[in-house]
Amino acid sequence: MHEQPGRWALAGALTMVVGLATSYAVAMVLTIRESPVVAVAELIIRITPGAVAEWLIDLVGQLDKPLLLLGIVVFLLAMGAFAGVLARTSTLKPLLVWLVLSAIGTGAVLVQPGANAVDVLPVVVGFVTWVVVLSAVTQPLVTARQRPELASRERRTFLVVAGVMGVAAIAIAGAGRFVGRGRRHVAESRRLLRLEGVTREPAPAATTVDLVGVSPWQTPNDDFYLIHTAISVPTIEPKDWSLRIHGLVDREVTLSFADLVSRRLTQAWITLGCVSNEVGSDLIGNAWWSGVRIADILAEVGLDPSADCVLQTSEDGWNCATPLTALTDDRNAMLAVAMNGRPLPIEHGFPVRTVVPGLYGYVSATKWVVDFEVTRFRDVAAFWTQRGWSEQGPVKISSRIDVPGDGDDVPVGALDVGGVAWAQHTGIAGVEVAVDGGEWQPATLGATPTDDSWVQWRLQVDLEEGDHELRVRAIDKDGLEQTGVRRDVLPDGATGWHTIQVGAVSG
Ligand SMILES: Nc1nc2c(c(=O)[nH]1)N[C@H]1C(S)=C(S)[C@@H](COP(=O)(O)O)O[C@H]1N2
Ligand SMILES: [Mo]
Repeated sequence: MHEQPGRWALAGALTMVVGLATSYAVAMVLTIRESPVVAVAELIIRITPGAVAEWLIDLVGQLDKPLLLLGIVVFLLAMGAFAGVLARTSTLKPLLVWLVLSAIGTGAVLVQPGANAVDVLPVVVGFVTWVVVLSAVTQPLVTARQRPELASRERRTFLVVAGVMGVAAIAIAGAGRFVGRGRRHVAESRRLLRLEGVTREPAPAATTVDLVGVSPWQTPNDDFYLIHTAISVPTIEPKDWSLRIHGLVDREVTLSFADLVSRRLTQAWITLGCVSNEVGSDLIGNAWWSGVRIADILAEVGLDPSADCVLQTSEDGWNCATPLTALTDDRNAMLAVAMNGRPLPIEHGFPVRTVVPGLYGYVSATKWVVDFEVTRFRDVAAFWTQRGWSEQGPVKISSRIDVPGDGDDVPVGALDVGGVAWAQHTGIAGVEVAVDGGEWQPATLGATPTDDSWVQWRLQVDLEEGDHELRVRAIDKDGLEQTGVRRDVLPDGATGWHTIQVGAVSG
C-alpha cells in the first residue's frame, strides 16, 4: 500500500500540540510564571536588537507579542510535522528534534529572572509527552505498513487515536488553566490588599559594615530563601482564611483574617533560618515582619496548665510543634501578615504565617497556617520530627564569611574579610577571625536594633604571598563561644566554624 507522508506529518503536529498542552498545564498548575513557549518569546524579545524591535513594532504595532507567539507556535507545529515525517524512517531523528526544542525551552526558562530548577519541569514533561505520544500515534501507521491487509482498519485506528489526542490536549491545557486560575486571583487579591499600620521600614543605617560582598542586612523578599514540602503552594484568599485554635484551651476560637488584622499590630526585625543550613550556607534571611503577637491571642483563649506546645498545621497539611514557652514569653512570636512592608509573598505563606524568633523554621515558621492545636509534645509527632529531626529546634549560634569567597585569589597585604553572624533571641556579642589557625582577631560588628536579627561583621587581615585559611566564630551575649566541632545538620542544626581557603598573589 502506498504510504502517506501527510499522515506522519499530521501525527507529528498533533504530538507537538499534546506536548505543548501538557507542558502548559504543568506550568499553570505549578504556577511557575509562564509556559516555556512564553519564556522563549520573552527571550526572543530580550535578544532582539533595539533597532530591529522598533522597526517591527512600527510595522505591526500592538500586535507584536501575539504575532510573536503565533509565529513560535506555527514554527513548532512545522517542527512537529517534520519530526513526524522523520519518524517514518527513523526512531532516532524525531528524538533529536524534540531534544533540540527542549534545549531551547530549557535555556529560555532558565535565563528568566529568578528562575529555579522546578521551572524546567514543564519542558521535561513536554519532552516526555512528545516521545510517548509520537510512538502511540504512529503505531497504527507502522502496523499498516507491515500488514497491508490491515491498512484500512489501522487508518481508522489512527484517526481515532489522533482525535483522542487532540481532545486530550485541549482538556489538559484547560484543566491546567483552571487549577492555575486560583493562583492568579490570589495574586491579584494580594496586590490589592491594604494592611492598616504595616510600615515599610528601611534597615537602620548603622546595621551595615559597608563592605561589598557581605549579605545585605535586610534580605529583600525576592532573595529570601524558600523551603516548603508543597509542590504547588497553597493559594488562599484572605477572605477564605481562618485560624482555628483548639485543644487544651478554655475557649476554642476561629479567627478570620479581618479578626486578625483588626488587632494591635506588632512589627519587628527577625532573622529566620533553616535547620538544614550547612556551615557557610545561605538558608537564612532577615526581614521586617508585621503581624499579631501569638502570646496575646493565646492569653485570650486560655491555656490548660498541662499543655506544653502548639501543633501548627498549614493548609497543605504540613505541621510542626512549637514550645508554648517560645510562643508566650516576651519575644515577638507572631502571626505575620507582612514581610518587609508588603503582604506576605504567596511562597512565603500568604495570607498568614508564623514567625518565632530564636527557633529554626521547621519547628516554628508555619506558612499558610490554618490550625493551632494546643497540646503536649508527648502526644504528637510533627512532620520533620517523624523523619528523624529533633523535637526541639532552638537556633544554634553561627557565623559565615561572605567575602572573600572560598578559593578566591586575593592581593597580598591588607584584605577586608566580612560576613554575618547570628544567635537569634540571644544576640551576638563578638565575632572573631583566625588566619591559618592563628590567634582569634576580633571583628568590627554592625549595629543591630534587636537580638532577634543577625549582625554584619568585618575585619582587615594581613596576608603574605601564598595560600591561607580563614575561619570565623561568633560569641553570643550569654558568653557562649561557637564550637568548632563539625556536626551535620541532622538532627538539630549544623555546628562548626566556616573555614575558607584563599590564595594571596602579588601584582
Ligand atoms: N506550610 C509549610 N510551612 C513551612 C515549611 C513547609 O514545608 N510547609 N517549611 C518550614 C521550614 S523547614 C522553614 S526553614 C521555613 C522557611 O520559610 P521561608 O520559605 O519563608 O524562608 O518555613 C517553614 N514553614
Ligand atoms: Mo527549614
